[in-house]
Amino acid sequence: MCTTCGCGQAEVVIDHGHGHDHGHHHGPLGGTHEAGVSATRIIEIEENILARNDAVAAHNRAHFTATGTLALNLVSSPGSGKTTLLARTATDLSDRMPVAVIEGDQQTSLDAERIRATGARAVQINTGKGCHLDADMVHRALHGLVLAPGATLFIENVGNLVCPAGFDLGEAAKVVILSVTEGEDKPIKYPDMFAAARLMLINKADLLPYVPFDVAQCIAYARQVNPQIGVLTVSALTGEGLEGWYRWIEALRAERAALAG
Ligand SMILES: Nc1nc2c(ncn2[C@@H]2O[C@H](COP(=O)(O)OP(=O)(O)OP(=O)(O)O)[C@@H](O)[C@H]2O)c(=O)[nH]1
Ligand SMILES: [Mg+2]
Repeated sequence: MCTTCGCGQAEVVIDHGHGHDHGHHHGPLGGTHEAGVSATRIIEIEENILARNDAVAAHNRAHFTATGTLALNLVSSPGSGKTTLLARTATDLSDRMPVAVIEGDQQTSLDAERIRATGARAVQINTGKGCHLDADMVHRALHGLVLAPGATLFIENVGNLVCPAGFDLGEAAKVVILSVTEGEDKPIKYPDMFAAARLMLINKADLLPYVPFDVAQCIAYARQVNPQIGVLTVSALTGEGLEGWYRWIEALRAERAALAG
C-alpha cells in the first residue's frame, strides 16, 4: 500500500519482452478507507509494509553489489522525459558500459518497447492501480533480466512526484527529473521527492526560450529542501548537457567500485 495516498497495489504484470506475461496479484489493503479500522492499526500496517519493503530493498542492494551493478531510480511527474532520456542514454552509453532498464508504468509496455528499440535490455512492470514501484516488484523483474557484470541499471519509476519518494528499491541513488514546462516551484511543493534525490535533472532545456521557467529559482528551491542535491540542465531531445549526465554516472560507478574494494 502506498503510505502517502493509501492506495493498494492491485495488480502487477511483468513483461520480459519474450512473448508472455506473468500475472502477480497484490491484495490491496482493503479496509484502510473503511469504517472500523483505527488510525493506530493503519499506521501499524504501513510500518509493516515499509519494513518488508526495506528488507527486500536490502536484498536487491546486496544483489547489485555482488554483480557490480549501479542501479539508479528515475523519478518524476508523468511526461517529464524519463523514457526519452533513457532511450538516448542507452544509445549513447552502449559502447561505454552494459545498460539495462526496468520500466514502471500503470499500464502498457510502450516504454520498454522504446528502450528495446535502442538494443538495450528492458523489462516492463505494470503496477495496475499502484502509483509507484516497490522493492518486491523490482526483485521479481530482476529474475527476468540478465545483468551483464558491471552494468548500469536504470529503473524508471511510475510518473508521480509523491509516492515513489517513500519506497527504497535498493538503488544507489534516486534521480529526479523536472522539465521546464512544469514550473520551478515543484521542489518546494513536493519536497519529499527532492529531499530523497541525489541529482535533479532539469529537462527540456530546449524549451527555455518559450516558457517562463526560472532555472536559478528552481535550483534554490531544490537546495532549500536538499542542500546536497546535484543539478544538471539537459535536453533529452537535443542532447544538450547530456555529457554532464554521463560523467555523473561514471563518477558514481567509480564511487561504487571504490566502496566495493
Ligand atoms: N522539447 C522536448 N521534449 C521532450 C524532451 N524530453 C522528452 N520530451 C517529450 O516529452 C514527452 C514525454 O516524454 P517521455 O519520455 O515519454 O516522458 P516520461 O517521463 O517517460 O513519461 P511517463 O512514462 O508517461 O511518465 C514526449 O513527447 C517527448 O518527446 C526534451 O528534452 N525536450
Ligand atoms: Mg516513460
